[in-house]
Amino acid sequence: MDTILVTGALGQIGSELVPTLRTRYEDVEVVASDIEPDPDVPGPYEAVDVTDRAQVEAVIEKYDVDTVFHLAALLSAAGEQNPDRAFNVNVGGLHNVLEVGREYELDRIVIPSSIAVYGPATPDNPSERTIRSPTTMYGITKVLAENLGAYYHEKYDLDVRGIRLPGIVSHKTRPNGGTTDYAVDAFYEAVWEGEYTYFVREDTRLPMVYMSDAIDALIALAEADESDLQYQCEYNISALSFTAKELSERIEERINEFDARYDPDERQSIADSWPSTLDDTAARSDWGWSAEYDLDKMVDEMVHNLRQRTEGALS
Ligand code: VAH
Repeated sequence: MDTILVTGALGQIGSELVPTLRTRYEDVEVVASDIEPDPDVPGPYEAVDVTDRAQVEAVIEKYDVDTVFHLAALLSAAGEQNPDRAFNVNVGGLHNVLEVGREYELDRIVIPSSIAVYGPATPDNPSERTIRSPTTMYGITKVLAENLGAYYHEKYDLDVRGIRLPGIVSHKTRPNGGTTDYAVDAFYEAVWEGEYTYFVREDTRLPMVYMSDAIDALIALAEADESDLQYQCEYNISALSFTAKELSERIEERINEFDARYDPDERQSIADSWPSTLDDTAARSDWGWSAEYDLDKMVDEMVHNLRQRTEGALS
């Protein structure tokens, strides 16, 4: 890898993946890109609307990119608010990246798929070969992403890889438009306000992963020998699985006056359509996936960092 392009670089994952890549690969140029024209971010940055193929081609040509981490997408809840835009960004944008990748013979394209490819008909603890039956536009776009990645790999020998990411918990950039955002918002509101009203029921259990484990997984998959991979874009990874109530109880052990309430909204039906646990045997065997953060370690790190940020802001 000589030059990496990260699309969606200002999002929850991208804002941490870019600095991690720049630290991990000192001799590699990491170009951040997103739709924002002029953000205040360090390092090379290009405003790129991934739905415009010419803009995708221009940035790949300008920097002689050989590897793309393509993160630009609308998430599940935002996708249900605007399904047309979700399709255009999540499928049209990926198609542009794959087409330019084919034309410029990129070495590797890494994409995030999602547990959203599963649906109400999916049994718990599904593997990569379990039925995908999404009921959200986001989930449908991720099924298409997996199938497009496999198609470009088979037909054009383009190396496209991906992970079905669970909900991601992080403290640096708040997620936007996701169904699992409650698992992040609860920490911010607990530290800042001492209370939080979840938009899901207290018994809602979903698979989650702490951000640093998710980023390590994306990089480990990107670095894996292709000969070791039995799958392309559909690897499951599993780290945590907790209910909203279990999360509240752990937060309350650190913030004892934390008041948690539950008032499900339209996102409950999305959460209910996803499995609560995942079989990630393949990722563990093919490219050495394992999670470092359990629930307590994640809660400790989230509360500590958000408290530090709050104290810094107040000083
Ligand atoms: C969402 N955070 O909530 C994303 C993710 C599994 C969930 O894909 O839409």
